[in-house]
Amino acid sequence: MAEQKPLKILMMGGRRCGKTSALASLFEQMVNGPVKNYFTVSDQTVLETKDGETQDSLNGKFLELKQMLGKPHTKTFLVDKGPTNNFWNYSLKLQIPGTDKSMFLEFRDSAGEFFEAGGAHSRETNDYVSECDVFVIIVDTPYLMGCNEEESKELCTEAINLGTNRINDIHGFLTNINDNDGQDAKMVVFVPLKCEKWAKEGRIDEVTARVKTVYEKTIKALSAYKKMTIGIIPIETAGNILFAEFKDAYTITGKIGGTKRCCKISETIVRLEDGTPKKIKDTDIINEDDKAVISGTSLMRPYAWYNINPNDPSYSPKNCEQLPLHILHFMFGKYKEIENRKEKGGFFSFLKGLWDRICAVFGKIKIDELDKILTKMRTDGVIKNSGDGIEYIQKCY
Ligand SMILES: Nc1nc2c(ncn2[C@@H]2O[C@H](COP(=O)(O)OP(=O)(O)OP(=O)(O)O)[C@@H](O)[C@H]2O)c(=O)[nH]1
Ligand SMILES: [Mg+2]
Repeated sequence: MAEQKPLKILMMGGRRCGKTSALASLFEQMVNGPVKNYFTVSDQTVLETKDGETQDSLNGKFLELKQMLGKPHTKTFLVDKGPTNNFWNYSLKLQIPGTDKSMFLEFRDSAGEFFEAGGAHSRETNDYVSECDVFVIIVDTPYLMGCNEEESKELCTEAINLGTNRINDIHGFLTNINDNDGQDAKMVVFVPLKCEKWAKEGRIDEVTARVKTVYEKTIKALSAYKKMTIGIIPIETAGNILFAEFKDAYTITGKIGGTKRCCKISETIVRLEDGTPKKIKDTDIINEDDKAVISGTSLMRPYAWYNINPNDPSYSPKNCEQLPLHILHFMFGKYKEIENRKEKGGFFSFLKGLWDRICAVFGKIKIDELDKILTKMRTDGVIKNSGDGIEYIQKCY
């Protein structure tokens, strides 16, 4: 039997939009959530070291989220810790319980800077795009929705959203997808994050609708492929950290205590990044925060401030497991389709190569047994096909 290979999934998105944290909740939910009644799931990531840097542990990101939820709910604060500076693979093993039949989902996580066209890593990213079956476009929802909302439309314009979510750059990278004229189906999923506010206000469908508007050019280009699944799956990484407001980005440097990010509350008071108000002293220096400049532009990104849900500060991720389950459904469809074509004959060398590649992903797992598990998961409502903003623009299987 051929060596088992992982199913490669590329996580794409702007800097600091929550990619690594979403993976932390996704792994946590896959291991501890309802999926464990159907598959034995385990995190098989081996933390690597590259260029003197060690891979971020998902557990560290998980603890960071939990720590954030412990903040007093009266504080309005900034989030922005632990940037990723490299690309790292995170590996999730799904095993059929009581057997040695398993498969691996390998999520490739990169720093947001990797998705800047013409950047230092664009060649490497382009090469990787041509190898993957599944692409996940992470969307920072507050910036996505900014110019649609009455209270923020002047601060967070469409240009700020385009730059922050790297929408045009990601469009460029996706043009390297090769579906071999419809023979090698691909999947692109848009995943809005930090969307808790809209979900709790019963407005998650507005987020999905806005993804379709803002990414229209990309969706149109993807729809032109013969075999392309395009879906939208909003995810709540933490569940109770709610977007509060945008404010112009400043820093304050005092005589002691170094430089901190802040926003102006009035002429005499700033709010520090941890949510503490501070009276401005004569000795304090307040500047526009140069880190807020969107790279490749002269635009200054306003910072997104957050609150903890005053009614419930618990860690309550939602729909994180839907992403891998929908990916699995797609790959299962691809597996079945290629097997059908094999049985019908006319199995030329390209298809033979594709079949070998798919068999290497599924290892000893047979189509029938996977079909049974996925059907049961759908019947039991563990795989959601709609609701919570989940929508397919087009579907191969
Ligand atoms: N409010 C809120 N903050 C979040 C959420 N997920 C992550 N964060 C915070 O946002 C910051 C960025 O999250 P990361 O997961 O590191 O983002 P990233 O996209 O991996 O960042 P890079 O890899 O550096 O591009 C961190 O301080 C997180 O704690 C979320 O769902 N809601
Ligand atoms: Mg990261």
